[in-house]
Formats: sequence, C-alpha cells, structure tokens
Amino acid sequence: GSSDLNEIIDYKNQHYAAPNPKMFGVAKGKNVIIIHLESFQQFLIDYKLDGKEVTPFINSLYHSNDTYSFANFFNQVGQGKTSDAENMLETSTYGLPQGSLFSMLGSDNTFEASPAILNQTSGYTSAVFHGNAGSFWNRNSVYKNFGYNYFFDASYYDTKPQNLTEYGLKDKLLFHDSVKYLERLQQPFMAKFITVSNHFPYALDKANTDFKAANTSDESVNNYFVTAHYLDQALQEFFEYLKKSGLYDNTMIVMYGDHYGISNTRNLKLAPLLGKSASTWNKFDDAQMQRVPFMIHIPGNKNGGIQQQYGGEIDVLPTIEHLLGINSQPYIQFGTDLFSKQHDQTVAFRNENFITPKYTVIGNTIYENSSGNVVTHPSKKLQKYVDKQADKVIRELSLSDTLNNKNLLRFYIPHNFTPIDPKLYNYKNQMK
Ligand code: GP9
Ligand code: MN
Repeated sequence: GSSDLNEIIDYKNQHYAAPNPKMFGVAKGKNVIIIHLESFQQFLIDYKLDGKEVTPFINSLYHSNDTYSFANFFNQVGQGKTSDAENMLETSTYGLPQGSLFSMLGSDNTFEASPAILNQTSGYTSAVFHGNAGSFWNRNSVYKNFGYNYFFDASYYDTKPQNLTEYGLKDKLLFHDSVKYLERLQQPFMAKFITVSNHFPYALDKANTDFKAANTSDESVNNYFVTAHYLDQALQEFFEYLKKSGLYDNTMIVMYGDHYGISNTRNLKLAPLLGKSASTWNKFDDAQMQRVPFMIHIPGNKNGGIQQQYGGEIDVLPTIEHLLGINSQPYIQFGTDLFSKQHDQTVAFRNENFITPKYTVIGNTIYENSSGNVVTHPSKKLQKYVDKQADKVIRELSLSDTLNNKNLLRFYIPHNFTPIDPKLYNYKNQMK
C-alpha cells in the first residue's frame, strides 16, 4: 500500500514537466469541446483516394494556424480500445494490460479525472454526448466516478433504426441533436462528443454516402474511407453550428483519434493504397500506423502549426490543464505536457514496445525511424539509451497498473481536491 504509493509519487515528481510559459493559460476560461474521432488514423490526414481528399474539413483544421496539430502523436490503447483512450485522456493513467479498466475497475475506483479537476479548480461544468447505451464500456458508472455532471446517452436521442449504425446514433445526428442540451450547459463547460459512425465494419446506408469506396479485396478497408468522409462532414456541420451560435469564439476544440481503424492484418490490404508493398510490410510499419490525430483548435490564436514532438494519449491531460492555466503538479499523472521543454518524448505502447523520435523498439529489435531499417549492431551508447527507455516504459506502465489495481488514489488526496462521491450524480431525466 503506502510504499507502492510512495514509489509512484517519487516517479511522478521526478517525471513532472513544468509548463511552457508561452503556452500556460493561453485558453484560460474558455469552454472545452473534446471530439472523439472514432477509429481515425493519422494517415487519413491529407490522404487522397482516387485524387479526392477523404477528409477535407479535418485537413483544413490540421493546417489552420489556429490549430496546434501533432504529426507524431500515437494511440496507446490496449484491449479497452475506446474506453482506454477515454481513461488516458481524462486521468493520464494507462489502461490495463488485459481487458478494459473502465469495465474492470471503473465502478469502484477513486479517480482524479479532468471533469473533477476542471470543476474544482476553475468552475467548469462537464458533459458527455454519446449515442450508444450508457452501459457500454461501463460508462454510466465510470463517468460518475470521473465527476461528469451530465451524460447524454442513447436514451436522450431519437434512436429509430434509420438513425443508427452499429454502435449508435449517426454522427451528424449526434452533433445536431445534442445542441439543445449543449446550449443549456453552464459555462465554462467541458463537453465530450464520442462519435461512432467510423467504427469497424464501417457500414453506412446509401443516403449518407457520398464518397466512393476503395477497391481492395477487403470490404472494411474499402468502406473505412466512406465513413471517415461522413465523419468529416459531421464535424464540419458542427463547426458551422458553433460559429453561428457564437460559442466558437470562446471555445477550445480538442480532437483526437482513439485507436486504429485498420488492424495489423488488414494493413497488408491497405499497404498498396499507401504506396507500399504488402510483401515488405513489417512490424515497424504496423507501429507507425498507430499514429492518430491530435489537434487543439483555439479560434483566433494564430500561433498554431504542425508540431513534430512525439507524444501520445497519456500526455493529453497535463497539456490541456496547462493550456487552461491549471497546475498539473498536485495530481498523479503519468503523461507530460506536450508543450513543455521537459516533455518526455518516449511513447509507451501497452505491450511495452515504444517509440522515440529516432527509434521504434519492438521486443528486442531496434528500428531507425528515418529509414525503417533494423539497427543490427547498435553502438554501446545507443543500446544503453534504448535499455534506459525500456526500463522507464516498463516501470511507468507497472506503476500505473499498481495505482489502479490497488485503488491507491483513495489514499492520495491533493491539496484543495475533494474526492468525488458518485452517489451525487444521476444521469436520468437531465434537463427535462
Ligand atoms: C461504443 C464505442 C465503441 O460506445 O465507443 O468502442 P470501441 O469498440 O471502439 O472500443
Ligand atoms: Mn473506439
């Protein structure tokens, strides 16, 4: 118990990355809208299928100088997929090595999650909008423990069959039909939208399809572009609403892809569309495909641009806290602010493989990022560096697991933090 916690506290203190003074508080007091881009991979950005941009609107955001756009941002999920991404983004702790943390620990654990932190430090109201059953991934329980004030699940939307795809309400309807609730949230708010239409197997009715599928021998690969295009249009419509309503100017919009849409086995079908050969495709290529978008859009900011630093989902919470002018130091978080000079650029995958700006390490194999070649005879210096990173990755993952498996945040109450009592939250008949 307490010696575990002391080791975790030592680690997080020594790993802490101080805010970049140029970035601290640049979005202070703004509303925060977080848009979860289901299964959206980085390769879609600027990608053209048969000469046609798949996601022109997201591309325009990516290149806007109001957006901090990350070119080397990776998903770090395990088997908990979407729920692991949510957990990392909102607690800066890792998902579990097996299963979903939301499902296994989410009902009973104590968390110090972003809805609670933003509320208690800065008066934010929080809400999640998601057109699937609230029980999926145990969200009904987890969100209460995170301190979400509102959770609008499928029961708040018109879910007649033609409004649905496999995992819930179609994205355009999710955004459109959430406005009536969004407009009633006390500001400043933090609102998360979890989209679902771009989810395997990427099925969408003809009426919503205006992009030509790819032509591989795998239907899901082909249709991935079609549903990604639909998601792009849904996002554009939502931005139009935000501008019309006036919310836009006072809101920071954070967008991220949660995990891959095309699995490693299916990458072999995708390879030719990326100008690669399936016969030389390898684990290095699979690892590079774990890049997902991470974009922070701050209207009127004008200082954005494409960021090259390496990072991942674990780093989002301290980054957002610092942008909002909130000190992240009191909390136990395993990620570091992407804008900090001390940001840790080693990206851990849940299986202990990792990527650094120069190397991709899979098991005992070191690949050089610039060439994709295996480093067959690493110098002593390189081997020492890699071993040190590997030790850190293993330690960080295991400390996160200890924290969560032993529910140690019960015993760690930051100054001025009031632990969340889930009994005070009720997601039935909200705003009715
Ligand atoms: C369902 C959705 C999908 O509610 O969030 O989760 P995933 O299958 O991607 O983990
Ligand atoms: Mn997902």
